[in-house]
Amino acid sequence: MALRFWQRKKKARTASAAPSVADPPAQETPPAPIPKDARWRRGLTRLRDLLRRPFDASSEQSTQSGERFFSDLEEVLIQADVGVETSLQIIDRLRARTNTARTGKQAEALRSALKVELRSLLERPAQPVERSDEAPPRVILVVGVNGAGKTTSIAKLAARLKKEGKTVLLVAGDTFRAAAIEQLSVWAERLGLDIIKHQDGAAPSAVVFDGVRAALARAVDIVLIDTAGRLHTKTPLMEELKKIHRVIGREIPGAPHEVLLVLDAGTGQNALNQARTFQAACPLTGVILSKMDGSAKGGVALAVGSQLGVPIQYIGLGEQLEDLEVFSPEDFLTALFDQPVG
Ligand SMILES: Nc1nc2c(ncn2[C@@H]2O[C@H](COP(=O)(O)OP(=O)(O)O)[C@@H](O)[C@H]2O)c(=O)[nH]1
Ligand SMILES: [Mg+2]
Repeated sequence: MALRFWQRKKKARTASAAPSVADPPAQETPPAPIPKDARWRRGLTRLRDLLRRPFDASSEQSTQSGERFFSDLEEVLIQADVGVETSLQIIDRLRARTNTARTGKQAEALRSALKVELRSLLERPAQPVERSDEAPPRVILVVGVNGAGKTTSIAKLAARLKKEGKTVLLVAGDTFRAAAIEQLSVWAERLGLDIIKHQDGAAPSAVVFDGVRAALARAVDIVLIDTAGRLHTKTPLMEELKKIHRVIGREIPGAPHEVLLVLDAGTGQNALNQARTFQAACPLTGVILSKMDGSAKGGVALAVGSQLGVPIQYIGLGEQLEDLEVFSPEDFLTALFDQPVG
């Protein structure tokens, strides 16, 4: 049978000469623009390769029993961190759906049935932060554990917003690591953005207060607030976040307009626990799923959507500045399952 989608030869990852987010060089070399679908495919290579395995196996052995396929699929879904419960649910629904389609283009039917199942789990439309029509300034608080990719994602998001003509103010709310303030300052300079920062060790709520006041005074469109992932003081992290949240709300009623949790796609199912903990401190409006490019475990994207009811707003597909996409279930599934056009 023709299983073109899954038999497509893996494309070599196109190494870009663009500067790394982790280590911004002094001189910027504008990267050659890569089409969006290619960026998604490149970023999702590892998960895509994992998910295609049961289909490849089933096309090689056309006599393979459906059972073998389903157990292979269950294994890769669990490996991809979709979670045992969700994986079994997908398999059950897939069995029911494909019962009648055991002949002919079986693998292709299964593939598209899987796509439909995954789509139903992801269908929770996100509202990209830049598309909101509320009165400015729009305050976006970015939270998450250490190393998740908060500061990097803020830089990427700021670059996107600036490109769209928005004025952006950065606030260095992670005051507990000197490197964190420095990292955000480097980005502010490189992107030509204003930044509000205090000394290392200053109270995060104080810098956030200054940041929000400055945003009002300067009438900026969007304020992006970086926060610490771990505190080296006696104040527990979640208490500090609640305080930051209150400070923002006192200055601008209804703010923060977004609380985005950055989750490292490689964190696996533990990401759900992280999300619940943060959710308890300040109600999340969305998730930035970072480092999808380095992981075959993006299955957690499905779990977050279906179990927490919090949409994935953005997805990090690489270390370059432009590697942050507005999350779209359709683009995600196309990159995972479809053959590129042309
Ligand atoms: N490959 C890849 N690396 C990322 C991505 N997002 C962040 N990183 C890297 O993850 C590391 C930690 O990021 P950082 O923003 O400092 O994390 P923070 O502690 O949450 O602020 C850095 O080396 C980033 O370059 C991504 O989408 N893809
Ligand atoms: Mg940081």
